[in-house]
Amino acid sequence: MKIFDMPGFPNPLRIRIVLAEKGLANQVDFIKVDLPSAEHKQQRFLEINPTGTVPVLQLNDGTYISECTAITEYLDNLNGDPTLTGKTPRDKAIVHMMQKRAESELIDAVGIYFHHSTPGLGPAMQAFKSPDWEGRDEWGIRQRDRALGGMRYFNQVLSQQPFVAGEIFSMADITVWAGLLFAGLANIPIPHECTALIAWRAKIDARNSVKQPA
Ligand code: GTS
Repeated sequence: MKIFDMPGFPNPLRIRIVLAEKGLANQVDFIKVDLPSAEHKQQRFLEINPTGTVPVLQLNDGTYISECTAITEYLDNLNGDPTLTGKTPRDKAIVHMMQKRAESELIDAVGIYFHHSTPGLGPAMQAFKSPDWEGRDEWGIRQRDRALGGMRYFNQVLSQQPFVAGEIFSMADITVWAGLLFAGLANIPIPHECTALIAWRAKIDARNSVKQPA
């Protein structure tokens, strides 16, 4: 298998953590896509993933799979029981519900703020972003506030249970963790009062898969 990504970037890290959790890192070759040079917006890459984002998984039969949720589902089902996407119908539904919330209320909101209301990845990407970023694009600013709301929501969740989707570590934890990483890079600090979220983050930071992703 191959993974097209950019090392150290937030969404790619989600899959590198999954690979480390599942012990699958040695089955994957990584191919770097240069995001600051806008390589992911060129025709060659758009043929792989029309949405122009990384990561993308390529299976050995040539099939391309984009979207971290879909890639995680695939990898999680490769070896033994799923452990990151829930085992029972109920648990799977809750993991997916929280995963979607982690995307829409945190990591995607941070991404929109970063790309549209800050210099983002630099000049080569500007043609693909809001023309108004120097005016601090209003939609981007709203997404920053949405991300802060997401942090407060997950703080509340984690004050009542050990992990984002309940009692067991799941892909939703990985997504919230990557969302907080991205928020830090975009200068959106976790509000001080979010003590449960801060404590949970320290716990996730200590996992081997997070300390040493693929
Ligand atoms: N929903 C997508 C997924 O789950 O894979 C999001 C992927 C995504 O936004 N990836 C970012 C990207 O390619 C990389 S990073 O911001 O996380 O580093 N962004 C490029 C762009 O132009 O939006």
